[in-house]
Amino acid sequence: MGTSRRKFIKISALGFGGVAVAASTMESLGVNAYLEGLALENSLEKLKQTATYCEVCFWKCAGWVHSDNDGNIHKIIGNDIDPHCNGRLCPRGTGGVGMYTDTDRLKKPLVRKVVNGEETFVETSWDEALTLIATKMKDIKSVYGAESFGLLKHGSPGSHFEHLFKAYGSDSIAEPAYAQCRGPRETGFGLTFGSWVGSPEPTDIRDTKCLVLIGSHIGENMHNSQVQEMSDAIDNGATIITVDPRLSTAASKSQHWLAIKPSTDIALLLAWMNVLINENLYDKEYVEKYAFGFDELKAHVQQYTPEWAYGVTTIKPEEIRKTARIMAAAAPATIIHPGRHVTWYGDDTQRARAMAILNGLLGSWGRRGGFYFKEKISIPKYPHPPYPTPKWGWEEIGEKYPFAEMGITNELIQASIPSEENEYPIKAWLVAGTNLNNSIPNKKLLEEAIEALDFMVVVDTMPMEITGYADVVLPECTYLERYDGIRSATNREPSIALRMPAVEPKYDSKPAWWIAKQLGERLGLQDFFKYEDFKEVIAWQLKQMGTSLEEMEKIGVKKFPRESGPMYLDEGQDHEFYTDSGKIEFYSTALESQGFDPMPKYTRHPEPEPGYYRLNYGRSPMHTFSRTVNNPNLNDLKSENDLWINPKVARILNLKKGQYVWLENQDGVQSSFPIRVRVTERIRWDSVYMVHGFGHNNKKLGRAHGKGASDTQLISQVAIDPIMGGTGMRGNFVKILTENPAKTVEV
Ligand SMILES: Nc1nc2c(c(=O)[nH]1)N[C@H]1C(S)=C(S)[C@@H](COP(=O)(O)OP(=O)(O)OC[C@H]3O[C@@H](n4cnc5c(=O)[nH]c(N)nc54)[C@H](O)[C@@H]3O)O[C@H]1N2
Ligand SMILES: Nc1nc2c(c(=O)[nH]1)N[C@H]1C(S)=C(S)[C@@H](COP(=O)(O)OP(=O)(O)OC[C@H]3O[C@@H](n4cnc5c(=O)[nH]c(N)nc54)[C@H](O)[C@@H]3O)O[C@H]1N2
Ligand code: SF4
Ligand SMILES: [Mo]
Repeated sequence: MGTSRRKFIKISALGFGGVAVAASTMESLGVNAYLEGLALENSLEKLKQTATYCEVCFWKCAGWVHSDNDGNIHKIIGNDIDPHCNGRLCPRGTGGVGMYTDTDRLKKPLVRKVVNGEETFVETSWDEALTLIATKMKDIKSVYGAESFGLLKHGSPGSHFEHLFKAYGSDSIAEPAYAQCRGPRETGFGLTFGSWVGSPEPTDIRDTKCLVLIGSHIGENMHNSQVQEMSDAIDNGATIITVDPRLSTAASKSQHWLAIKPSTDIALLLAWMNVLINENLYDKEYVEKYAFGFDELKAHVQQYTPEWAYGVTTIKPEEIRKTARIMAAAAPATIIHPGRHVTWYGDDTQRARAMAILNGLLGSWGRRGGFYFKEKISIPKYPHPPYPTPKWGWEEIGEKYPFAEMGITNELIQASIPSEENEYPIKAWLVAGTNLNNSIPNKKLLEEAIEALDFMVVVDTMPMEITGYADVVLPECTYLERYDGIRSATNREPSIALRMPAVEPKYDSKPAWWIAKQLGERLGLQDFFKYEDFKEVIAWQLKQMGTSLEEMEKIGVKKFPRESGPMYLDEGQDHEFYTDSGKIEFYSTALESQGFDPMPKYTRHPEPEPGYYRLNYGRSPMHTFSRTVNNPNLNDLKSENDLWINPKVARILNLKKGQYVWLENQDGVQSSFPIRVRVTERIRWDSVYMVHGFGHNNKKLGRAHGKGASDTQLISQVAIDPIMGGTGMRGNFVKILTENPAKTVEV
């Protein structure tokens, strides 16, 4: 294939479009009908109910799908006994049926071919597509080694391909939910308490007296039971303190909104420590018993007074003192929330450390209303031969970052660009359930890597941007049409949830487990896939756990008793933390031994040049990343994002509400599509804000194409966290253009 072969395939690919199908009844009803629970309520009795857990985001709420025998899904509702949702799905989960009904879905396997001198996708059979992929996997293995075939994944399909890749001999695996999301907090809290935060977070919000949110915009971030618990905590009189440059939904429910200058949070956290220590407000007994390095910390934070922090953060000293005293008064039922998407400014592990240390000073780890000791039940492994040992894998690819605990997506992408220094060359990718074009900052790097690959497969449900770069596209059926692994997640008490097909797969789509097994068999790895149907695996596992598929089909969710001991520490109880010292590490010898600051310090970050505003982004309660924008139900609720602009800025630039503008960042990158102005006091004058996930440029996304702007496109500066390799994305600045700079829009 020639050098430009991986050009994005733009228009009217062969056999791709298909006939326009009339809007289904469900579509015409609109999502509001679902939300109000009105849709066909009367006929519910006659409908079949099947157990599932939601795949619209990764909170994985368990629910019931109500469907009829004609393959129509009427409704999805929450499972009452599920601790992730307590019987209520969020709007996205309710509207998840749109993933099934979306007529823009991928329908057939596609291969890239040259037809009449033009590259295009051609429909093919599963057998042909799978044989082609298996042949390429064999070729790569014999020429470079299996290690050179990388897996980039997210969500349920990921685990099936992870099994295939490990059996094949590759551990070159990464997902954007680490280095673009939670990574720094897991490392920061891990170094401090010896335990990952994990998902769902073990924050005891339901019993808290004081919840401190640093950026975390719960309410827009719709992680279900967390939102429910926060709302209960508010009803119970808990104090909410929100630190956010924007008046988020959470900030609007808070007694204290600290409209911090972006990128200065570590200064505030250090000043809070200064007050707690100097005013003797910290939990002395807890610190004496469990913490390591208090004296060093005390000496370290003397320089960080509230007066000093005022100059950095723009938060008044008396506000800093007052909020520190409130936290201390509520302690240990105080939570400094670890956040979730924390790859902001490149010193994110250190910010996470500062948040963890603050929790330690307040004595909130292992205490009611703070953080509980979580537990999950492990799912028995279905028997298979041992995996071969790869010569290298994600750890070596990310070896520059000593505290990385999972594959670093951006490093795996970098390793795909040929160079002499590259010891770990990646030659091919299988991409499953991640739309890298919308989740990886630094588009240039991504495109250079994709261009250099020998081969690329994408497994998706939708014709997302990433599919346009593939050699082979495989249509997975949606979560409503398949079995998947048993859900087991950490929580107050262990629970499991079942996902089974409610309806037959539409079109010619197949589940990931089936795709992985088919590839495995073609690679001679049949011993790793000794079942006809994934249902057998689940049935076997459930039996080992003392239940059965029949029971789980009836109940959907099953709870198990805790076995690891109480959720909270008893008064004066001895406890060993899984850190080097066995204690909560205020001072990290592990960081020090690798040449990093053992205690967090404040460092300054770049600020916008005149005429530029910091690009801030977040979540919409109606959407998940870029994956739901084309969903007919959710698109109905919100079809484009808007640009939050402070009235002062709107006045200077003479911008009116509702007007469309374009953006250009510090590197001259322009937004492909216009975005609508929203003038609001809720954003600081030095920043603008938009919801992530919009601005799709694939025309096959009928509803999403060209709607709104993409934050990802404008993120070309990335501040890499030297500790674990996360990509800080909030150091990008934009100016606002009132005329279309391109005239011809890039598609
Ligand atoms: N509806 C919905 N919910 C979701 C998701 C979704 O796609 N849709 N995605 C889920 C996932 S995977 C994740 S990781 C989480 C992410 O959700 P969070 O972890 O809550 O994300 P953050 O990036 O912390 O939150 C964005 C907030 O940070 C603020 N912010 C920006 N810069 C700064 C700063 O310098 N300092 C401070 N203190 N605040 C700042 C923004 O104004 C915004 O309010 O959401 C989860 N929940
Ligand atoms: N600019 C910017 N970048 C970000 C973020 C941000 O806020 N701004 N957030 C970051 C965070 S916190 C995260 S967690 C990541 C998320 O990054 P991604 O996981 O890449 O999120 P999506 O963009 O939703 O891509 C999900 C893909 O999975 C497909 N999909 C959905 N369901 C299925 C299924 O059942 N099977 C298969 N095979 N595919 C399916 C969707 O069609 C879509 O193409 O992005 C990170 N990147
Ligand atoms: S929070 Fe909403 S979208 Fe996420 S899993 Fe639960 S119902 Fe689905
Ligand atoms: Mo995330």
